[in-house]
Amino acid sequence: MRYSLQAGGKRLRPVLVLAAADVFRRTTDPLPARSADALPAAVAIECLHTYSLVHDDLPCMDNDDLRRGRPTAHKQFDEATALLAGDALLTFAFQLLARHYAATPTLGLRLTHELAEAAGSAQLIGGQMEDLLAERKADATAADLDFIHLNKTAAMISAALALGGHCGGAGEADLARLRDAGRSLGLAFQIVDDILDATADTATLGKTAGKDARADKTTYVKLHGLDAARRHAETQTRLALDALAGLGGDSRFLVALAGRMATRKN
Ligand code: GRG
Repeated sequence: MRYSLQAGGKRLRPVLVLAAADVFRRTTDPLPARSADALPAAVAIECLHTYSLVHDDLPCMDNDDLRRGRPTAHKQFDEATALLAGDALLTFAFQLLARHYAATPTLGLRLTHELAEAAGSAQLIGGQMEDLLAERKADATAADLDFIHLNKTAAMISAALALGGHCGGAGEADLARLRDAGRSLGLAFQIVDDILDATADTATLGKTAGKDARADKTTYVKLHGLDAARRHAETQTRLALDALAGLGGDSRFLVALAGRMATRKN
């Protein structure tokens, strides 16, 4: 668990939690008068995300040797250890929520519900299942790809923003804006991921580059080409920024972060 979690990574999802919570935090508010501490929720989603990476790298899934610049967990240890470490990280995410929001049970329940919906069979796991199925067919379509990425990738980014919103005390309209922004941002993130897989090197990415082309995997780049994929990422980023601009608080940091995600290098 420590090996995979402390390997680093961009920490994007936890930063999104904290940034979204901060949108609703007035600088004059003594903490935590208005906003509950968002840090345990931020750590919880990073634990859950790391579990998904550990399991995705297993031989029965993507079968990869390198993650976050280190040998994958099953290479460093063994398959059973990696499987159990992933299971334990998933469980620990919910343990963190139960422990740290015990004094604010309504918030704790909202956070648990948000994370469980995003990580469950309809979204993260459903998207991963469809991804595995799509690898076995040569004619995956743009609609298949959108379903996979909305669920496998965007659901967790959307949940990160919504977790932050819950902690910050956002109302329903702002929560809907955060979830919308997260879906667009997640699609843009995945398209950029596909572009980086095709254009960046393994050392920069900290994971094996060029895997999609070698596996002849259906990606935005394969379906639409590099230029169209870049334009599609820009469009989705713009949609996300528009949704964030409607938030009822100070969203300057979040907007700047979302804008920078489109030009990330790893
Ligand atoms: C095993 C249930 C289950 C799901 C796996 C996360 C995942 C779903 C698959 C990993 C492969 C992949 C390309 C996923 C799309 C989302 C994505 C780009 C994940 C990597 O996230 P980053 O780049 O990773 O934020 P770091 O290491 O920076 O946290």
